[in-house]
Amino acid sequence: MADLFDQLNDDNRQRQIIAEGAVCLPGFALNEAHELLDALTPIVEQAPYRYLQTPGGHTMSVAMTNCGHLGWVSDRKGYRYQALDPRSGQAWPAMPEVFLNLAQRAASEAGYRRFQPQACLINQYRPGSKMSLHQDKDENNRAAPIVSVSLGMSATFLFGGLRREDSCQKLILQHGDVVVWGGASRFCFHGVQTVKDREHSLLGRQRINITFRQIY
Ligand code: MD6
Ligand code: FE
Repeated sequence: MADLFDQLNDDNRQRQIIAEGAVCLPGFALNEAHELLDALTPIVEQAPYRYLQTPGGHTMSVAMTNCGHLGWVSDRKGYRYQALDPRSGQAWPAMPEVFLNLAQRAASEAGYRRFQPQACLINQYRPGSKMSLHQDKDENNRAAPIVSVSLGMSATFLFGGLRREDSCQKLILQHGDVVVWGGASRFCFHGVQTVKDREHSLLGRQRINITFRQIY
């Protein structure tokens, strides 16, 4: 039911400047959603979602995989990007054209030209999954934005400031929404509140977030 309300409300949702350099493009990925999901199937066959360990020894509640030349990984040794999937020892699956094309169009729409992501992190949230407040700072290229695509169940995205203590805005990210994030807010703290159990018509009880990153 919530899903239906979300969709009925879509018409009223406008592009929103979250902060300087950060913009939400509601429904920007809706036309490609099926194609994105089709392209995701062989990726997660080759590189299945897995629950990574944090350097502190906790297990994340979000399951992750990657595609592209580089993938983001976390283990007891720390966070990093690497060309090989540690699970298989093989290269990550290639980034599908439909992924790259969408990411570049969204970046351009937000005013970021020549976005060339080498990495695409794919996060799978189940009811109860959350992402604690963090900064994305493992990328060497500090000028490039991050492009984030949300599919499936809605989630509440928290967007804070440059200090962990800064207050947070709350944004509901729905199926098809894209957030582009760079410039003055590139290193703002952000996170995802515990995802509620609300079935999505296309994806069931999951939320998938795909983020594109230009590492160098
Ligand atoms: C998520 N996103 O939406 C988690 N990071 O599931 C992120 O951590 C994120 O959406 C940087 C820029 C955009 C994001
Ligand atoms: Fe992040």
